[in-house]
Amino acid sequence: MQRLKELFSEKIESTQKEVKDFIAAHGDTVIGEIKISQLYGGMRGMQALITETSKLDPAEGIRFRGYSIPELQEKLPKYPGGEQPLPEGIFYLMLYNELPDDDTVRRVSNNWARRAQIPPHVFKVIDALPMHTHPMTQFVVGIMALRTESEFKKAYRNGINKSEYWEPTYEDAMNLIARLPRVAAYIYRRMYHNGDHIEPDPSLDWSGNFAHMLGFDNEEFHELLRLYMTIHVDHEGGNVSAHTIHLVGSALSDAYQSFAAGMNGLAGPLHGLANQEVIRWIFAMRDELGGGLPSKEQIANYVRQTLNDGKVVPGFGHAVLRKTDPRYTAQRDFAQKHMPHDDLFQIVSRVYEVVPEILQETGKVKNPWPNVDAHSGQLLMHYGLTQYDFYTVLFGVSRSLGTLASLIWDRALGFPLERPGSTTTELLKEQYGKK
Ligand code: FCX
Repeated sequence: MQRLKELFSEKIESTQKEVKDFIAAHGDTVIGEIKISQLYGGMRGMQALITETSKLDPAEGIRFRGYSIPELQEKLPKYPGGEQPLPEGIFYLMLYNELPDDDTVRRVSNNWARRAQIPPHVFKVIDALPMHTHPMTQFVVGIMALRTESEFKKAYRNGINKSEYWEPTYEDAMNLIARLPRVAAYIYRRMYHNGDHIEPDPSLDWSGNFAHMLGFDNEEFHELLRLYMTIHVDHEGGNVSAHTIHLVGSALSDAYQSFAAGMNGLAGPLHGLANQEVIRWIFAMRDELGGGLPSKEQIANYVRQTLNDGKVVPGFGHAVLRKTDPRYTAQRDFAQKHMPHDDLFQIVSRVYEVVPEILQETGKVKNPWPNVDAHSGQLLMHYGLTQYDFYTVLFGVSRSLGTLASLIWDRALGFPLERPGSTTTELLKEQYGKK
């Protein structure tokens, strides 16, 4: 049976040729124009990157290698007796551009389990941080401590030929993905369970083992984590975390450096940190209103107050999407099936009924609909993962799957250093301001 890495290496040559031929034939084709407002507006709507693993449609939402979330829930292999896809499968799909069968997913799972050993200094480095250090900071520090293991760093020092960059990148990506759950679980148990750590169970799937190390052995929670780890993997290339990982990787920084950089972006409140902010916002509203299920009117007043205070309503809006995020819908479906009467689910649902209309009234919010972060915290809360400062770490573990599959392709396709141009307002005015 072929090794997973050999299988991947066979894909490279034909894809390299496909890309090379395409650039040769169409490299001069103009695909868009840039407006001055886009330079000042966070480059919205500019197609400026190649990311093979997924594509985001404003109306339809994310597709991974062409497949929507519901399609993947149907087509990807499941854990025996389970209904949700195994994240190993979506990683395989993104890297190999083909749907895996049950056996292949088991091989990915076993491969990661074999790589999961963490050098002891990583735990020591994390333990040296004060307990009040935010979990995302601890996560980034842990990833950087793991960098002692980088194969790319070693290979580069030994003078590797550029045609082989993908190989140590593949090793680093696979090792990092295999090790992140343990690092994340270590931080969680350190912070919230007095350092009472739980050893991995290599017989479990990647996210089942992650749930186990966090301290959750309920099979329904394992299913939730499989769904969670599947839907947060990737969101095409321009979002802050994915773009950062690609950008930093383009300097031939290794997977550890690139991924750590991206995680600092994910930790921003307008990006991945929004998942903790949603719960903080809902709890603050509930406290202010004296507990219980707030009425629609009470929620509307609270939303208006948030806006009047010059703050964003976390979990709503998106830079690309213009409809309810299918990642939100997948989580809502899970809640409807497993916990329809959960108190927090009732609040999240009511918030969904109230917020879009108010955001629309502002006349400036381009997408009033909920994104992935509006729902994830409620599901975790239901099963007892109540420490919401930790939520973005879960997002980060999942995001490794898409962004590191992309990073391997970046090196396999020989993508160059990313270095766009910039200009100044003065120069722009000189050039275009007189017309
Ligand atoms: N609440 C209040 N105001 C909002 C808003 C929200 N949820 N969403 C957008 N706006 C405001 C913007 O702040 C901006 O105001 P300004 O003109 O005064 O600066 C205006 O509406 C136009 O912004 P818009 O073009 O619609 O949105 P952007 O592409 O600039 O920003 C994000 C997109 C996601 C950053 C924005 O909608 C937001 O801040 N949402 C809340 C935070 C959040 O949920 N982030 C998670 C996003 C995502 F799913 C993820 O990465 O995890």
